[in-house]
Amino acid sequence: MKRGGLISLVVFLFLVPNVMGLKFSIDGDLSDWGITNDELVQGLNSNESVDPWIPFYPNMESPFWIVEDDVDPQYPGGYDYGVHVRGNGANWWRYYEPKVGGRIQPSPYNKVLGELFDIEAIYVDEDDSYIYIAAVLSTPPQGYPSLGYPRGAAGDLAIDLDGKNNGGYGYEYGIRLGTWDPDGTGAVQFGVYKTDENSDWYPATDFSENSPSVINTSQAEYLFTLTHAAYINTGRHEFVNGTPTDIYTIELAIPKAQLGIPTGKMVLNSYFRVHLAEAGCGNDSGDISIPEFPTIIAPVVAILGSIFFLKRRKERN
Ligand SMILES: [Ca+2]
Ligand SMILES: [Ca+2]
Ligand SMILES: [Ca+2]
Ligand SMILES: [Ca+2]
Repeated sequence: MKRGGLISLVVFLFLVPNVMGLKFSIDGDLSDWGITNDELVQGLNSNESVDPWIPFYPNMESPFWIVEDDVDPQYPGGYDYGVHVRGNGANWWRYYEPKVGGRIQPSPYNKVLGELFDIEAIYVDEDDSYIYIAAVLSTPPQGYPSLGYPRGAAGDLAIDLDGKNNGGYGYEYGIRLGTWDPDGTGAVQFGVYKTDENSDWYPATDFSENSPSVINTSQAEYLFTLTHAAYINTGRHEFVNGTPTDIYTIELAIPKAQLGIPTGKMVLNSYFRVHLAEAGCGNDSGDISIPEFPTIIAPVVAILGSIFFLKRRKERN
């Protein structure tokens, strides 16, 4: 090999790690997260099978995830029931979905109509340069025009990196997922907005507790548009009382540097919240909040337990 060739090869090898690129191919197909379309169909059409939802891929760095398909089995009278779990890596535990404003979700929980607003699953992962989001849901990106705007618009993604006290409803960044823009603000799908005030968001019209829902693009500051993003109809179906309903997926790679996160700084081991209202109405929403509740509560229970144990032992002595 000529010297020039060898130098080029060495330079190339050094460059490879930098150009390795994304951990997932961002196309709406979640099989690179370990969830094939067949597994999606299987998972959405089962009331209790968690297996199809468990992520699996090479170098899996502890993704956090939630599945909350259909109505939580703890509530009688639901239009249909589905898996309710939270997970971290391959581990998972039961998620008891709380009522919102005293009402069971998705709303209306006792009519098939509720399925139109069902958030089914959200996954988050990261590497040095990107935060990755995958979601499974029922609303098309164009929303439900008959419900009006923003009530029927597809929900946008809300991100909190700096605590609940900063940002609109605590979420200082919004990523536009819907395509419906009746305000004529030139809002583009997958546009990233700075949402530091409540007024940068529309509140959820029917369930204010599920705010924020849709970015108010006439107020929020546009920052940039994601290069790697997908919101697609999988062409596959969930069957609800025998009626086929479309399965949509979202897959995003969000560049950390453009959110002010230094390259190489991990957020999923410290603090991160993501919120997605299914539509402007807020009839359902999905959340991942890190640190996860059980990881906070477990040490507290352990400490209380040992205090109790010590006290008992003292009393006996
Ligand atoms: Ca993919
Ligand atoms: Ca569902
Ligand atoms: Ca749901
Ligand atoms: Ca915040």
